[in-house]
Amino acid sequence: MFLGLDSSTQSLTAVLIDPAAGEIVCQQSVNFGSDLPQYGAPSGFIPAGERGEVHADPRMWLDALDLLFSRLAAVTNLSEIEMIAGSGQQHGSVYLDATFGERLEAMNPVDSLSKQISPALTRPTSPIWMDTSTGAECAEITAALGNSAEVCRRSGSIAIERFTGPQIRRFSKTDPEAYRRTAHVHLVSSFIASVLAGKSAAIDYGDGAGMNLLNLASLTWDDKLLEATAPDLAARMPHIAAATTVQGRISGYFVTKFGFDSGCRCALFTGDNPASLVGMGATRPGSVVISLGTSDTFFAAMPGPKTDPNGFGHVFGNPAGGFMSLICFRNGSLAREALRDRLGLDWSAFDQPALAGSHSAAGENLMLPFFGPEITPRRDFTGPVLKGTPAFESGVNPALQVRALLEGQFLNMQLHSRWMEVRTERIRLTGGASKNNGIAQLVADVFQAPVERLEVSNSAALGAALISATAAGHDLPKLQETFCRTSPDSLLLPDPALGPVYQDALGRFESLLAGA
Ligand code: XUL
Repeated sequence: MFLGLDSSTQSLTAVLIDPAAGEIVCQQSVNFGSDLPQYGAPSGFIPAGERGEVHADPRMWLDALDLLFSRLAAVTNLSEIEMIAGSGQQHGSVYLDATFGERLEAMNPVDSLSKQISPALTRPTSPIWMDTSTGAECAEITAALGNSAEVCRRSGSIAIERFTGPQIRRFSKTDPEAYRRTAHVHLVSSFIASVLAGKSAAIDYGDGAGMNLLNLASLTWDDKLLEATAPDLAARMPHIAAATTVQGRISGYFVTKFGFDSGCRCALFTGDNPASLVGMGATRPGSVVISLGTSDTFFAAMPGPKTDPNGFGHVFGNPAGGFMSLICFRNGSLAREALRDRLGLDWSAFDQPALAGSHSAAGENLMLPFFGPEITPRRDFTGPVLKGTPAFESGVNPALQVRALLEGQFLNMQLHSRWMEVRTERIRLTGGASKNNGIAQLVADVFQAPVERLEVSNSAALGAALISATAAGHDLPKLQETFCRTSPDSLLLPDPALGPVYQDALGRFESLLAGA
């Protein structure tokens, strides 16, 4: 059996697969807020940070690992696991002193992981991806490299507040003494991989590319970026390697405490988005994943490290080889909920019958669907912009606004993913709103591509399980055929008559956005 773990913002999840039987054997989860309330982080992070700081306690992630394995051991025989891989929320960083390696080697099953490892932390809490406190550091790194385009050309993204490099720089400036004592800077993913393997682990190309430190062309740490980020950073960086690299056997701590076999091996961990690309069965160019959540994300495999000339999109390593793009749209559910509340509607207004009712108005009215600041495009919008018929603009017919909001969200996605130059052959839709057939049909119509939904919800942990089986020699495309099944009634085909309608709307949307 093969185990995939996903340490995300709010929970730690395990998916255990048996490729021979073609089955998911079990799924378990620890919720940081409800299972570990002693950390005072109901949503997995410490509330009320100053000046945009959002941190989490790495001891909570370690306690979650102990708890998850005790729960798994109660329901399944962990000695049958051959290999473990995993993923973590991207960008978050853990700072450790030179004793980290010894402490990992000496872990005693009588005590907890958090008690034994926390003395090595040089920074008690970890900045995570929600942190926006590093605007000054982004500007400094950009200035040192010359301009944003140069940072993007090298690392796949312009300097971004939540990315690890700017976070490391801020730490080195605000607490130089603690930075001096730091011997290892790990990502959430490589930190947990280190604990499992009992030695400091490498970072993979998928998660490493979310640091503004990895040179995408050479797949090595970029000297210029390291230098611009913090003093002597090169010496503090773990090695970098492909996610399917086997780093060695599992630490004896887990063998004695939870009954793993001493021959069980550990692959590297990657970021949650690269792992999701694997778990959604979308590692080959042509498939696109759209995740409809609080923010919406759009990600897809790319054959080469092409970067977004506008600097909105990011490029990460694809665990199956090659690269992937990730584009985040802040006004996802946030905007859908805002319009619902503004018009006094409920979710039925977004369902298939309601949207079918406004079919004749497809592409007619335009909305820039931004109810607050947006990151793609990066602008401080204060509310949506409407352009269309009087019935639409006045709100007399709310159904028209619902349709135009959704169309605007998907046109905006289309517009800002054009730089990838990848043909969208099929879309795999995930996230809360993906279950809604009305919204899913609009995605199919705007992109003129079939839309499918998967049966499994933990796509990052499933992806990690598939990476672990691949690291042991299984064939990834075959595994994906078995495990990334779409639910039978989930396929929605585009209406070809709407192709030219939305092509025309895209041009008008682009002009409206340029003039706004
Ligand atoms: C990606 C990002 C988030 C985290 C959340 O750039 O910041 O998707 O990976 O888990």
